[in-house]
Amino acid sequence: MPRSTPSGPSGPSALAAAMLPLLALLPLLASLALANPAPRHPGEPADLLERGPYGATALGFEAIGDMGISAQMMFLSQSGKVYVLDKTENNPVTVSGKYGTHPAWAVEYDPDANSYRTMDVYSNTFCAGGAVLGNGTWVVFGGNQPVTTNGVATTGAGAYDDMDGGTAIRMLNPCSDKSCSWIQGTTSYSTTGDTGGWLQMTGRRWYPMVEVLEDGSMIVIGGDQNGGYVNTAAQDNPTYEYFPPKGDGQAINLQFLSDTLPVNLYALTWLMPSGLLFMQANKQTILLNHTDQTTTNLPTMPIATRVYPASAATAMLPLIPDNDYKVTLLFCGGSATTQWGNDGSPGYNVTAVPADNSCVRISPEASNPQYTTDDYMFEGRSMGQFVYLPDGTMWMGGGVGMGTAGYGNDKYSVGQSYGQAPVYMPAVYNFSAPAGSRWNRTGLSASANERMYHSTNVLLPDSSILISGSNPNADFTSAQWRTRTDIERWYPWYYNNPRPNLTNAPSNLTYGGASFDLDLGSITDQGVVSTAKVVLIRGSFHTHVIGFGYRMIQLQSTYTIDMNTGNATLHVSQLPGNPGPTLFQPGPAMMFLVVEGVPSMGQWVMVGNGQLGTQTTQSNAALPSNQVKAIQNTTSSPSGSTGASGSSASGSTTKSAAGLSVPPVALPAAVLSLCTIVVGLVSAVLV
Ligand SMILES: *[C@@H]1O[C@H](CO)[C@@H](O)[C@H](O)[C@H]1NC(C)=O
Ligand SMILES: *[C@@H]1O[C@H](CO)[C@@H](O)[C@H](O)[C@H]1NC(C)=O
Ligand SMILES: *[C@@H]1O[C@H](CO)[C@@H](O)[C@H](O)[C@H]1NC(C)=O
Ligand SMILES: *[C@@H]1O[C@H](CO)[C@@H](O)[C@H](O)[C@H]1NC(C)=O
Ligand SMILES: *[C@@H]1O[C@H](CO)[C@@H](O)[C@H](O)[C@H]1NC(C)=O
Ligand SMILES: *[C@@H]1O[C@H](CO)[C@@H](O)[C@H](O)[C@H]1NC(C)=O
Ligand SMILES: *[C@@H]1O[C@H](CO)[C@@H](O)[C@H](O)[C@H]1NC(C)=O
Ligand SMILES: *[C@@H]1O[C@H](CO)[C@@H](O)[C@H](O)[C@H]1NC(C)=O
Ligand SMILES: *[C@@H]1O[C@H](CO)[C@@H](O)[C@H](O)[C@H]1NC(C)=O
Ligand SMILES: [Cu+2]
Repeated sequence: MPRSTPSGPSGPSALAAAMLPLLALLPLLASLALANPAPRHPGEPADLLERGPYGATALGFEAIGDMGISAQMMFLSQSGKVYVLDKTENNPVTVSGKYGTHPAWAVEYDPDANSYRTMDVYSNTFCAGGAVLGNGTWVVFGGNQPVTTNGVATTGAGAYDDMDGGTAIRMLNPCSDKSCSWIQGTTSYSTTGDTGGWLQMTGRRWYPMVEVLEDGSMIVIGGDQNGGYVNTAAQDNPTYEYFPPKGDGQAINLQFLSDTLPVNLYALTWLMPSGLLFMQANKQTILLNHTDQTTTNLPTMPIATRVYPASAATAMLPLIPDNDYKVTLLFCGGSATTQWGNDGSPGYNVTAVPADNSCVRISPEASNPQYTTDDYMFEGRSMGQFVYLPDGTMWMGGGVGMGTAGYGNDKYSVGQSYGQAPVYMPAVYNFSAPAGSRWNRTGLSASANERMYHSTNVLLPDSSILISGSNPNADFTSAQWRTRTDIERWYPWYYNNPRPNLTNAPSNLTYGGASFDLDLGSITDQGVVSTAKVVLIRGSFHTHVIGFGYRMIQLQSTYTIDMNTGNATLHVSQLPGNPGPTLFQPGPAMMFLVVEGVPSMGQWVMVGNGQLGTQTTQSNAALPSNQVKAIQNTTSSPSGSTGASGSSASGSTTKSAAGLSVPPVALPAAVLSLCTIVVGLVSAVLV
């Protein structure tokens, strides 16, 4: 099995070592399992492969190591590396950078090698926003003023040699050879003396929302000047701007941000198919036309507050052809408190307030959009985080059962945390299951580690979830709740199962146009082939339980089973040409082939033309009907096809191990050449 092991720096676990002699038997075991005609059900012990060769327990957590810094922000990039950012603080590892040797606040983490390298980010990224552009470059916006020990604001570099991140823009072109570094403006200690040129925003933004637009550029929304528990009129930045800048490059005022004070930080925003932006903050909801600045009111958010610091888990439900790609947003948990205090603190005992347990959905562009209640969670949660699994379900983990996000030093905090009672149990949400049965935790086990404010989870190409961070403190501390730098992984039920082989994925996808074919290998069982689907998960930046630019789509597909060759083919549509890139924005995305609910290893593809600007849209070519080509009469003329409902009269119906095997994760050529460009760019910037 050419799969890399998630083993820690000290080598495979004892259990894994004990399993090693079984490795040689795996191909045999796999074929035995596959030849077994009895269907294997999700969660059912997958025969002898259950714990897999590396000791991973399906549906469980595993502590695998440490990344030196606390993962306030993380993203899996198209190079296969995970980039991690923290705020300026006294982390245990250091980096020698442009402004001296100081604690590191950024690392590149290699999930295959389970190792990291520190990177130099010199401005304070404390509660920045970010996303990936349509051309594959990642951008991080804003942050806070420089701090010295104990998180105390300073005007100079202080003890940590850090600089002001309030207006900063940082860019990264990911690489697979450890050659890349963050591209940063030459930020001075005072923003007025700034020499960073266009790598600066029009104003200070702490907690800015970022969304990717249909041309692959970004809109950067709101934030405040210097941080606090919540926003105030005095330090609000109630504007938005674009990156790269559009028009005259000036910030545009947005009244909604003033109207939703003080709970308007990281205002929840998604691009809608019409091109309007759905926005939700405090209890208000609007659709914004960011081009002409007109807004339409949508219903008030019921039950609880969802934005920071209530910090509900939020997501756009996976986009599927079965409901014509209807866009639906989900909000789970948060806090029903109505007391928000000020930028200093909540001003009352917020840790005594149970977190909210409700979930609500809205389809903002359906006729007469309304919030409707969805299945409630098993428990109240603030800071639960949704992670899309390629099988179409959504994992939720982390967070607290009491209080909210945020920290401060007063009599109402636990340590410094405004949240307490960590929730250790994950749960899985199935949006397509009937109401009443959407939440599931059968077979799941709890993590041993709290993941509170400033912790992050991201999906890896093998469908495991990388979990790190947690730090409700002003600076690095070992006091409760401590600053966490350790790493866990969580494994889905199919983690150790043989995987479909995604062998001939295209390197790029268009909006409409000709379909493409994927080899399913020698599977001829129509029942199996008919479950095959192709999904994409867009590259996304994760922080504060928000996935920026995060969405998932299933492409339309049909199949042909050819009993003559013994092979099956999946015919797959490009992204929908209508509505086009407003439904799924251009940029890098991970593609998975999912058969019987079991995903292949993810492979990165470029959605769109790889450049910023208007994307070409066409209508989607019609797909061939589902087809089973029967064994042809060798003596008659060649055309032995049957229709969509046809079934073969003869032929093998066993799956072969060749069709369901675990391939190495191949790096698309496009990524390699991107990295070459990156090296050039980086050296140009460093000169
Ligand atoms: C719940 O999850 C378990 C484990 O994956 C699975 O066996 C079971 O079928 C799921 N139940 C429902 C109702 O989806
Ligand atoms: C993507 O676009 C940004 C903004 O124009 C630019 O700075 C960056 O170099 C581009 N990246 C690539 C890989 O071309
Ligand atoms: C947004 O406003 C612009 C300028 O008035 C207009 O052309 C566009 O159609 C509007 N978009 C939507 C989705 O209404
Ligand atoms: C705040 O509430 C928690 C939980 O009920 C309680 O343990 C704590 O004593 C309270 N703190 C103060 C200062 O009232
Ligand atoms: C999700 O629900 C749908 C509809 O009930 C079901 O077909 C599917 O198997 C479920 N997925 C999982 C992973 O349980
Ligand atoms: C059938 O699929 C196998 C595995 O994907 C491939 O090697 C073989 O060439 C295919 N045969 C035909 C006739 O397409
Ligand atoms: C996508 O890739 C194919 C094959 O590499 C190439 O021919 C095509 O021009 C690309 N399309 C776009 C829009 O970049
Ligand atoms: C197959 O070919 C033979 C010889 O031409 C013919 O007699 C027979 O009817 C054919 N069978 C079918 C199912 O077409
Ligand atoms: C999976 O696909 C890759 C790429 O085509 C191929 O090299 C490999 O042999 C395949 N694995 C199996 C077991 O078929
Ligand atoms: Cu924060």
